Amino acid sequence: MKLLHTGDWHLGKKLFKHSRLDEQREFLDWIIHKIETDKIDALLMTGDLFDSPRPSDEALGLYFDFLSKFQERTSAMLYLISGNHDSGRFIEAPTPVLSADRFIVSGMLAPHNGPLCKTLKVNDEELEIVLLPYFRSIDLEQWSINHGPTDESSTLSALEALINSLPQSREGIPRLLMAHHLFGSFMPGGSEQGLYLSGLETIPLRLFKQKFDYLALGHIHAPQTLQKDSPIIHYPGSPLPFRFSEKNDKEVAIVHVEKGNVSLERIVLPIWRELVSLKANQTTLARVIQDQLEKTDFTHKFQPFWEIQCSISAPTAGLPDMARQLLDQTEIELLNFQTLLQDESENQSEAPRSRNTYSTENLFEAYYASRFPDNPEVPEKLRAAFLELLERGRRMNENS
Ligand SMILES: [Mn+2]
Repeated sequence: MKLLHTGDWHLGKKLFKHSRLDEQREFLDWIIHKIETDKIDALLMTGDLFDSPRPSDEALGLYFDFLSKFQERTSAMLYLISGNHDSGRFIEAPTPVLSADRFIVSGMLAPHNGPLCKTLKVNDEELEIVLLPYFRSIDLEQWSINHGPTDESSTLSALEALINSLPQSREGIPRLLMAHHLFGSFMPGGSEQGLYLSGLETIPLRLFKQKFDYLALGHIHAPQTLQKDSPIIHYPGSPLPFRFSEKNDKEVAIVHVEKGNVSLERIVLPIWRELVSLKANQTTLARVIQDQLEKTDFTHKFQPFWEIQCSISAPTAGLPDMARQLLDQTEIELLNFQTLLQDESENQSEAPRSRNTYSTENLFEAYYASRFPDNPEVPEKLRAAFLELLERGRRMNENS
């Protein structure tokens, strides 16, 4: 049995107002082709299908186009959970028109039933698949109220109770969990949003020991295996780099199930479009551009997107125009030209981004403490509301 594990498609996500739908279409076609040629039995999509809870018509059209190709050209199953960018209701909405034998979608943690558990059977091989959609602390709280005991209701113990409430797995049948959250010690890719569960920075891996054989995770955009065995814990990452600072190497994972044994194969994806980030100053700018043009591999399906960071010693007019003129004869798009005044850029290299040192959350805590010095701890509900607002603000900012 073979499953293809991928997530964080973020259909409709833009980069400096430029659409990525062409590249996303290439990726989706690549998936269909891979399922056909490698005889994949199931596709696991681990959340952040869309970049926003109400995706654009184009992004929605792309997804429906994919679903129709998936249905016509393959006989694979599709298991889909929501991510923090998705509206759970929205991704569940098309379910009535999808064949229930092939499409299993879980958008919201049901407060009464807990996660969906399904068995996939291919020839003599069986696999249990547990679908845990993206959840907030409040969803866990709701679940935990319905399933008591409520006296010790920390997020962690509620989550532990949720995992322990799953039906016993059958002897010799491997079990896989799909989830979209921060687990263990991960390396962020740079373009994912902060997530928040009250009292819990990341979900400890020990909860899953001896309960699962594979954790199919989404949310982190840099591909990485957190644990190689018992269970295998893996983030395949996003299929495209969403920022200039992200590395180009992107992956999907193939999960092999053979005689009850589960193993992982990591597959590097083609690059459909290169993202190139260049650094120069006003005297080297023309040379840096020429050098990069000579190095450019024009065989990629789409011409590169560029950004240039140019440090200047005094305000200088016309640099972006000069850069654009040099690119005039090519199809390269210069999406971002940033000028940094010399001392400004020096400061940046010495103290990389003070806003990272003092995150918005830290600043909020400091502000709260200054307003209410007698009771300086931010109440959990207020913090959750603040972080949710922050998430929304960031998303709006990224899409504008
Ligand atoms: Mn996510």
